[in-house]
Amino acid sequence: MIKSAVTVSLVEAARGGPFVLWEGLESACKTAQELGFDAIEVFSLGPEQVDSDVLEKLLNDHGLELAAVGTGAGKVKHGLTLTSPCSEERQKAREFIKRIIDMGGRFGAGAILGSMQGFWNDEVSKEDALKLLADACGELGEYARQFNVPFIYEHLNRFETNLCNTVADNVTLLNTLGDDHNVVILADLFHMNIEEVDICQGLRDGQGLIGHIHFVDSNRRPIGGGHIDMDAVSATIKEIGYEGYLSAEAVPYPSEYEAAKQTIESYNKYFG
Ligand code: LER
Ligand code: MN
Repeated sequence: MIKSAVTVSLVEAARGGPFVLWEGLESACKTAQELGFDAIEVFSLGPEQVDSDVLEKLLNDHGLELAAVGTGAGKVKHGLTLTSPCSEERQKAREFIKRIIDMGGRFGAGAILGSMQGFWNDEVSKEDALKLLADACGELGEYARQFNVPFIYEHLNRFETNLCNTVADNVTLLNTLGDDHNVVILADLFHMNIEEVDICQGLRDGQGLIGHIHFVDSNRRPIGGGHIDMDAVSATIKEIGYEGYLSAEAVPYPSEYEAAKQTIESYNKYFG
């Protein structure tokens, strides 16, 4: 089943980033419930910032699920990546992500690997970085099994990583893990608008492996605020049999509330 979600950032240092709601979990849950979202997706500094009992009560009280949890603060706040030249840093990055998997796992939500994938560079070749990334994804997918959730790997546009930029790159990486891995692809329509020849073909490339979608327009405004052809993209999302969240990871334009409202209106128009 396709479901709707809206992102909430608890990370002040990420202000200006593509998250719709910024005023804390309680306010986010109220807005999400009022507008009719199925879930929220939480971007936090780490497990210590979120009291799980409080989150559980908020989700229950507002009839919401947790769609996914982000790990980007590991890079933004602690400078950690899975492909760092320093093995100690790489280990710290894995441990940080495991604690986020624990946090989301309790709620049936997977953790997303985005910026913590890092870059290849003079110190770590592309080949070595991709091996480190694949190995980490494999381990983190295995770790996530205890919660019956997948580990979610998001390829990014060229300005945010030089490892995997397209759905096809992501599929190639996951195929190195064999048939029995527990990692799914996050297809973010904003990154796809920059990197794919054709967004619909990109979605078809990931058929069966895409487990999460960041639902956002070409310019990172809420769906309807840019030039993505949503008639075609929504038809393809249905055609590939996608089952998962369409999670609004957009800038709060023109305001947090209006961005959330525009997202759910677009969601209802194309998927309701
Ligand atoms: C970053 O550009 C992004 O799309 C996020 O979902 C990654 O954490
Ligand atoms: Mn994204």
